[in-house]
Amino acid sequence: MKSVLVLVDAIGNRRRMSAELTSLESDQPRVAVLGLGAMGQALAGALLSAGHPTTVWNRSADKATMLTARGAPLAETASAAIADSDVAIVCLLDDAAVRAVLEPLGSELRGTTIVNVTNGLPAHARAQEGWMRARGVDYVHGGIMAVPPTIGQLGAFILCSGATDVFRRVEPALAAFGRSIHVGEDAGLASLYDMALLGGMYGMFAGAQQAIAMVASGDGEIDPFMSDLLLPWMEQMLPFVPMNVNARGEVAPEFNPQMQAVALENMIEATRAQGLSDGLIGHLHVCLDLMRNAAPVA
Ligand code: FVH
Repeated sequence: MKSVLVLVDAIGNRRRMSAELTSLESDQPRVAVLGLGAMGQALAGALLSAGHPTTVWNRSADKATMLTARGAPLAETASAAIADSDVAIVCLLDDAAVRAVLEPLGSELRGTTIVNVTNGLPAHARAQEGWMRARGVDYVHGGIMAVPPTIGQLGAFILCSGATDVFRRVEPALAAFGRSIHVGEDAGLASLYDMALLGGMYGMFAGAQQAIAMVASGDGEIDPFMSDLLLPWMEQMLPFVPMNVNARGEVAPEFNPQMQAVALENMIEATRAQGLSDGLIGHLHVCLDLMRNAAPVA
């Protein structure tokens, strides 16, 4: 047992040393990650894996343990973390938390570059950009289209908005997380697209919730329903999303809107007949209205 522990310790030390050496030798941009919740930890982990010297900071220092074990220095203050970086990535709970952390720093931030990937409204992003510009900070707003386990994996992408030249400069650091996509110079656009994409995702989750409630109300088994029927069905339908709804409210002829309206009315009635809450059928009403008002594809 003792020799196994010695081996584990040796491997741990070697990993730590190699992370430290990578940091010392790296010609990659130095990055700071402010906020080590589930997402901030994933971002910092991906930066370390990509060889970026990465300084971390979190309000509660205990969340840094796994990252410091991999060689990331833990800054004592947000200000020190930002000062130690070419790019600082801010990943906090909400806009209020970002303001609580950054506003007290004021003019200390002059000359720094900040990418804020905290979820918020387009108006929050625009206000942040104005505040940063007034203090000489280069600012990009971001929206992370990934969850912590998919950071750095195929399919993960980061929406960015703000000045194009600043985006180009921070792109090499963001590459550790996935594809970065600049959606425009208006700082609010990344949040607008983020909200839109999350809305699509939650629409899908709401649909799944209603489907599960229907099966549960008939005493069906949820786990096999989910894995054998619901997920394969949703995957099969995914490519047809653009044919069923487009920006002009058109529906392709093979998806006859009158036919869909009948089925949607049946779904609403069946959900109610199972004694389920009207709260589960909001998305069905949205689709029903779409089908009732649909025009044939021009
Ligand atoms: N996790 C996810 O699946 C999503 C995927 C898409 C993008 N989001 C956004 O990322 C932001 C951070 O999310 P998170 O998953 O890291 O969130 P938590 O694990 O809850 O960590 C929250 C961090 O925020 C810190 N914090 C909260 N309030 C304050 C404050 N007033 N001052 C300073 N820091 C604050 C918190 O610190 P502590 O509680 O550990 O001390 C965490 O670091 C978010 O915008 C998502 O929408 C993630």
